[in-house]
Amino acid sequence: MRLLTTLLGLAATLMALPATAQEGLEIIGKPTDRGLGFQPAATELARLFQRLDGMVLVIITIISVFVIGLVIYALVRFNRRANPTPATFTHNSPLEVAWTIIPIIILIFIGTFSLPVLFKQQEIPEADITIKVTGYQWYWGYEYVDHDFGFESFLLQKDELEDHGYSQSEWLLATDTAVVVPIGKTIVMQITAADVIHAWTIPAFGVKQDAVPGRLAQLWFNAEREGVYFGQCSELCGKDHAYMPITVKVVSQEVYDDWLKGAIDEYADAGASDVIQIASLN
Ligand SMILES: [Cu+2]
Repeated sequence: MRLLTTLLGLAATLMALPATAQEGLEIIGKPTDRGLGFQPAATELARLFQRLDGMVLVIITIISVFVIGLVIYALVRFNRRANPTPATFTHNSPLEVAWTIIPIIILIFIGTFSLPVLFKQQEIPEADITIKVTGYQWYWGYEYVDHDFGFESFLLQKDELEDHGYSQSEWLLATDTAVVVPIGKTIVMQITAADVIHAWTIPAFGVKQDAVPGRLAQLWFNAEREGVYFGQCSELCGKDHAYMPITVKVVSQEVYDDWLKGAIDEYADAGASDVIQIASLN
């Protein structure tokens, strides 16, 4: 009996190999305690977004300080005691022209920098690898459409994290299977949902897309650094919305090729719909 259990355990470990064949990867795309900024940018898109955010932050800080300064000046200079006889003019044309033109110039300036980034994100390039993502209540399904296989990805429970090479701080982020992609390749994710609206995101890649039933939306990324990246469902989708995280592993081309062979063997004939698992949340 014990031998049987051991053999079954061994078989299960071997079966799980394709999904865990990327040990030794650095965990990069992860939130940090008391963190205020962005996660490290792992794609050009994320870098551009973060630079844009920095620039807009400077502009809005200058505007806010200027407006607060004006308000304080008006409070001090024009209160009833300091200014007992108020002026009676109703408008000042040069001033009104100025406070219309200057904001327009500021908005055009911001648009000049933000629109190219928006187009870069929204114009989907030719894919090296296409992966279809389906949001379910409450897990994600992935299909590698170029290779006709797919699998589901469930939250790892606290007592399962170590077995998969994660630490306790990765609870609510790590999943049993992960999306594996090679470094430096254009990955196009086709995103949809089977029941209600979900949203797929990897913050370190600078991507987020609603997964809407009956629609196929797309996003793309090209990861520049090997590592593990986490995301979470980002559209309130029901009671276990907080328990359907996303794990993406970016690996070298060789590791990806090996993983792909194993994954095709493991998942291809099973078919994505036949390997439905039950997620328990305790
Ligand atoms: Cu959700």
